[in-house]
Amino acid sequence: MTDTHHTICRACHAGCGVLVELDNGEPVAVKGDPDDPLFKGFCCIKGQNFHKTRSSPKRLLHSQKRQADGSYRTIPVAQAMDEIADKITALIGKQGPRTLATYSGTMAANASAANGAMSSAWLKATGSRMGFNSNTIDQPGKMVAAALHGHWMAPSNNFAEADVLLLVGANPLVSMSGGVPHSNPGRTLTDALNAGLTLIVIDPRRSETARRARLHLQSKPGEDIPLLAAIVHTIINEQLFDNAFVAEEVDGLATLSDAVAPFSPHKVAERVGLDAADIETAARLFAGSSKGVVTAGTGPNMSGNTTLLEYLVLSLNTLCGRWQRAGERVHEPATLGQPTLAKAQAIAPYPDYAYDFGERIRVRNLSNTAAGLPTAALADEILKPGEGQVKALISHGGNPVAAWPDQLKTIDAMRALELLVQIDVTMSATAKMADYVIAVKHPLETPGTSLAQEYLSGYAVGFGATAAYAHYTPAIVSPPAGSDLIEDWEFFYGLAQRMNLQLTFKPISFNGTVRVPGHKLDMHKPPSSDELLDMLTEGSRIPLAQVRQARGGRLYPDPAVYVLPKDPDCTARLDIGNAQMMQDLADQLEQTPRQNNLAMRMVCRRQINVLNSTGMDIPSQSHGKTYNPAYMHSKDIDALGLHTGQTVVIRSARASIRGIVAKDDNLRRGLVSMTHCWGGRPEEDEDYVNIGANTGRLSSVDSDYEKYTGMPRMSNIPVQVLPLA
Ligand SMILES: Nc1nc2c(c(=O)[nH]1)N[C@H]1C(S)=C(S)[C@@H](COP(=O)(O)OP(=O)(O)OC[C@H]3O[C@@H](n4cnc5c(=O)[nH]c(N)nc54)[C@H](O)[C@@H]3O)O[C@H]1N2
Ligand SMILES: Nc1nc2c(c(=O)[nH]1)N[C@H]1C(S)=C(S)[C@@H](COP(=O)(O)OP(=O)(O)OC[C@H]3O[C@@H](n4cnc5c(=O)[nH]c(N)nc54)[C@H](O)[C@@H]3O)O[C@H]1N2
Ligand code: SF4
Ligand SMILES: [Mo]
Repeated sequence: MTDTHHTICRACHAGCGVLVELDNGEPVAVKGDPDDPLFKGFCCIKGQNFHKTRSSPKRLLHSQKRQADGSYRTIPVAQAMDEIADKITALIGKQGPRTLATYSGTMAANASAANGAMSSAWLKATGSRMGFNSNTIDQPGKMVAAALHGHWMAPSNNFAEADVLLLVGANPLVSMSGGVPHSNPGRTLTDALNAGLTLIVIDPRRSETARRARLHLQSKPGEDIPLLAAIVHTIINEQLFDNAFVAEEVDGLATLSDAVAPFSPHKVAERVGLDAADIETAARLFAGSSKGVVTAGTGPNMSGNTTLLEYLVLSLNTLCGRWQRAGERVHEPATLGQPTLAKAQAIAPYPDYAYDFGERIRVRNLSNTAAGLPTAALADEILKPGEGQVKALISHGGNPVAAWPDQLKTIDAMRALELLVQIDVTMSATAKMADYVIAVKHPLETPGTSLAQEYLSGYAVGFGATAAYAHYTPAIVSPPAGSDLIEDWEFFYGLAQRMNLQLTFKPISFNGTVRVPGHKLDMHKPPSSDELLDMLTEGSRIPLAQVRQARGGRLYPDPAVYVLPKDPDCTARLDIGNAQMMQDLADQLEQTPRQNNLAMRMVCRRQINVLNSTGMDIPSQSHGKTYNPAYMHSKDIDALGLHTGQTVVIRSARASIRGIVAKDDNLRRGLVSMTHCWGGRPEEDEDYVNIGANTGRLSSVDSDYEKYTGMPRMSNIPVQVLPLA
């Protein structure tokens, strides 16, 4: 018997509303839901294979404990929690709470928002402040720059009303990430282009998105800061900015104007690898349109100076007044999240909470930041002896060994830990080094909501929900018979019970959202997953109970939310002339000389059919491509005397990896473009044809990093490409 259920695909952060077909209770197909008002039938290849990760032979059905000989044996999850709670209690008793750290990765709150909220509640209750997340190895400059620039208390121009979009190193047609709404981005972009949207893309690769742009600036990687400065320069010089908005709401115009003066399009053209006229055209197209934003992606954020990059992005949006004004209707009011209070006014910058505050890191003079603690420094926190050394790590929904930069150091750190717990659905690269692997339910086995997408709206301009949409899914299927699985949140709750900790469970709040005190959980009677979702959505604009009744995702435009006028006594202003940022911009005038023996640049890219380290082992998803090719322009392949399919060694100043050459004439010359999170540990290197190679190994966390966030260079890495001897 087949039947069809509505659910939320949780194979990535996009959370598409999809249909899952069950045959005698077993999921056999996932496809788009043509009736979903936002996703309109969309389901990417990862989504079409979503159910296969559940039935994969590699899926864990029981938690695992590492044995003295390095092998793994099944352990009942309750016993694993007993042992882990005892170990953590003993370590904290001996060393204090700082010995305990958590790392939350991409999947930490994807299945259910309850998971991330519970891990935060638990860590807080232990007294440790060492909570790390994948933000700080992604685009941390977004939050740090916002703290220096201030926030606007209403959203930026919505994609639906935009007549221009400037993307800097983002490829939303593949990543479903910032810029073009994550809901069916291909179709959404086509409709917008047909309606007259001007798309400008800055990317050294003629990416899937760049191919559809009116103007593609195929610049050199790592030169986005001088390029953006030249665009700002042109806009100020030609008086193309929103004078009224800037006069009323913004500080720092004169300072910014002076700071960008040395970056005229003519001066930077050669350095960034473009014609000055094209830079001017981009500036005029962007500023000459009335609505639409600039958004940056991982490419430029990983190429150094994430904070300054994002500060220029915000300044460009603010200069051109790309924020909603009083009386305008908010397209994407919080629906299940904490209610939005939209006002046409600034929240002043809060530089004291941008970086250099809170918990201090014992290396490289780093500390907490607006984006969280620097994950790129966690390996050193584990390796460096002394007071406060981290000896226990709980990693959930992330995969440090595959994803963290400087893989060799990460592996040393994982080995040095006294306790490594990996919460996962499979024996991932990190699970293979863990003392305990906690096997968790597949998202199809748990209830979920569209809260994750709403939370992403607080991340940066051009991200997250773009409409008043909500979706709730119950668990569609039970876990496989005979399995011993829990939800991620149950692990943290279970540890708290065993450690006699009282948990306070709270939704995430952003600027402009109402902050709530949270719920003291009953520590004797565990809540249900649905009760937790009720707590997270308490007071929401649309009650979760109502959303539960709909079959599938729905739009909930009413009650409408409008941008309120500015408070009469509000004096806060946005700042586009932060002194530290202007100093960093001046420092950009000095270019670092190129090393001739590392003449190529390794740049990052994403591929549609895998998400970071997941999806490689599902044959119908990987299409038999079991490695990450080393893409290069065919003229570079020829010039280096190489050929397609040949194995090469790619060497950076830090380490080297294997690569299999593939042709990509969409690339600028001089680049090697490879996807991250492939490959294994060094002892598995010979198997590169079957597992790929880990580009994270080429990064160095301690020689080339941003001083505020510790974010190392993860794109635009100087490399040498040599035939394998
Ligand atoms: N299918 C799929 N979707 C994903 C992911 C995935 O792995 N697979 N990962 C998810 C995650 S964790 C994230 S953070 C988002 C990221 O989403 P995006 O930021 O959109 O990431 P990419 O698709 O890698 O696009 C980055 C682009 O930057 C370009 N680039 C590289 N270096 C530079 C540079 O120095 N300057 C400029 N201007 N461009 C440069 C690359 O050529 C590439 O086209 O995607 C998410 N979505
Ligand atoms: N060189 C290089 N390095 C990079 C990047 C790059 O572009 N280049 N990108 C960086 C970016 S943007 C990011 S965000 C990070 C990503 O870093 P991470 O988030 O650490 O890496 P992922 O591979 O996304 O980890 C997902 C893990 O969750 C597991 N998982 C899957 N489903 C579930 C579930 O339902 N519950 C639980 N508990 N676990 C589940 C998967 O098996 C996997 O182990 O990588 C960064 N690293
Ligand atoms: S974009 Fe693909 S993987 Fe992501 S939620 Fe949608 S269907 Fe699932
Ligand atoms: Mo990411």
